[in-house]
Amino acid sequence: MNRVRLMAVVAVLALGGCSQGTPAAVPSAQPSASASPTAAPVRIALVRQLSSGDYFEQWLAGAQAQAKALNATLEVSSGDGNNDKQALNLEQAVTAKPDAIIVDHGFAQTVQPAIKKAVAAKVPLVAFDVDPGTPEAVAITQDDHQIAEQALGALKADTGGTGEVVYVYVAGFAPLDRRNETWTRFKQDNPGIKQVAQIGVVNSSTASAVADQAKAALQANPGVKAVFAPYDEFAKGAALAVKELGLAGKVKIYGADVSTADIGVITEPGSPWVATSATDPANVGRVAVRAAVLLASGQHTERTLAVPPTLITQKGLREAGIANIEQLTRVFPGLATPDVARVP
Ligand code: SR1
Repeated sequence: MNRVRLMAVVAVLALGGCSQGTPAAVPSAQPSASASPTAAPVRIALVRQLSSGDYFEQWLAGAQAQAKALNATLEVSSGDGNNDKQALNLEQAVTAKPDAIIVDHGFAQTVQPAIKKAVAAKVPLVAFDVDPGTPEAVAITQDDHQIAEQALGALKADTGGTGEVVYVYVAGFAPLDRRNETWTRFKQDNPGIKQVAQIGVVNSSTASAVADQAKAALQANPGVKAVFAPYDEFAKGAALAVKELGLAGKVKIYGADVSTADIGVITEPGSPWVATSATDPANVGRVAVRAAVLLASGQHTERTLAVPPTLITQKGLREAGIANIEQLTRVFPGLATPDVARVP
């Protein structure tokens, strides 16, 4: 059965042309599932912790486009930020015995018990941005240490390595925890950088909640020069706070992630958000689906897959006249990673 599926995947690619590196923004280049009408689609359960916000929406669009191109169906569930709900969704996905499962974010302690059951039931599993707790699963990350290093490199260059900084962080999310490790090291290596406040919340309206917190932190610490906000919802919230307080000339924001909406915020006149380190989320969604299809087809892939980020600056975006994610992916072709989980 697996062999049949792999042949079907290969047939779809051969008929439609390889679309692994095609940005999701160009869906017309994706071969359609109808290219191989007789093959049974590969059934993938996508079990998400979060689904709202630019990052997660773009990621899903990329995953869906890649699934369509590979004759796979995606059964999507979201915990909507509720870890117990995500764990239940994952239990149900294991019981439904799909050809593969993708776990997208989640807290290790809530998802690992069900991941163990998936492994025991021989359902191949791909874990994105969550520690699966087993070498049987394929783990995908965006190289979060590099994301933090790139953003902090820009912060250091602009501040000269001195000044008061507000930090935005919520513990428990694997990517944020890894970025936090880099921030901790960065502070040790740069004693002139003083963290004067730590704020952060992740919920269905993260940006506005962070904006309120950032306003209070900036009002309490008038000497702040920079905000390190390594998640685009954090950076958008911080940007709102800086603008509303009239501090745009004084406080700069160093973030993570990118979307068309983010590019709009970064490039608007007087924006304090000056740099972001990012992957193309749609590309990461495509990588996850390719890895799941490979495993479902009995193929091997590396146990850990890293999608490298790119540093995107306000200056660079403005100079290149980039207004949206499609233009960005054309200017930075490295944002597409067809060799990560390449389908033969
Ligand atoms: C709440 S975790 C948010 C992060 O997940 C993804 O890794 C994105 O990069 C985002 O920053």
